[in-house]
Amino acid sequence: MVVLMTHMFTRFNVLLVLAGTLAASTGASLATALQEKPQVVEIFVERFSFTPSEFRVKAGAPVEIRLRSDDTDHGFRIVGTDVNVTIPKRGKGGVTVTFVPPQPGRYVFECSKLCGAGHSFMRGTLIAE
Ligand SMILES: [Cu+2]
Repeated sequence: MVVLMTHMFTRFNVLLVLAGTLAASTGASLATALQEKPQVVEIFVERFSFTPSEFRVKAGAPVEIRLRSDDTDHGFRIVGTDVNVTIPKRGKGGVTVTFVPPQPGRYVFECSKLCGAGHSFMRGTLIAE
């Protein structure tokens, strides 16, 4: 699995863009998947939620997840994968992580940085189809 991080996006609008032409086959190799234009999801993060908290992407294809906080720093971990990044506090930019769901299914994500009383409720689901 390949994880890429940058600190470069400037807007926190919630949107889901399916970009480019994606391979229909979920059996596409990782190398093939990485040559495709990524799907992009922007997630707005605050105590104690991710918005959207559920979204659908294509299995076997890269999804670029852009995260921005409106308060303190948070974490974003996809359970069962090596994806775990820190989302900087408001005003310090965002973080982008690229993830290739290896197979169709539900991938739970959660905050990985203790951020207050509702921290354990900060969860969501990425659905790969
Ligand atoms: Cu937290």
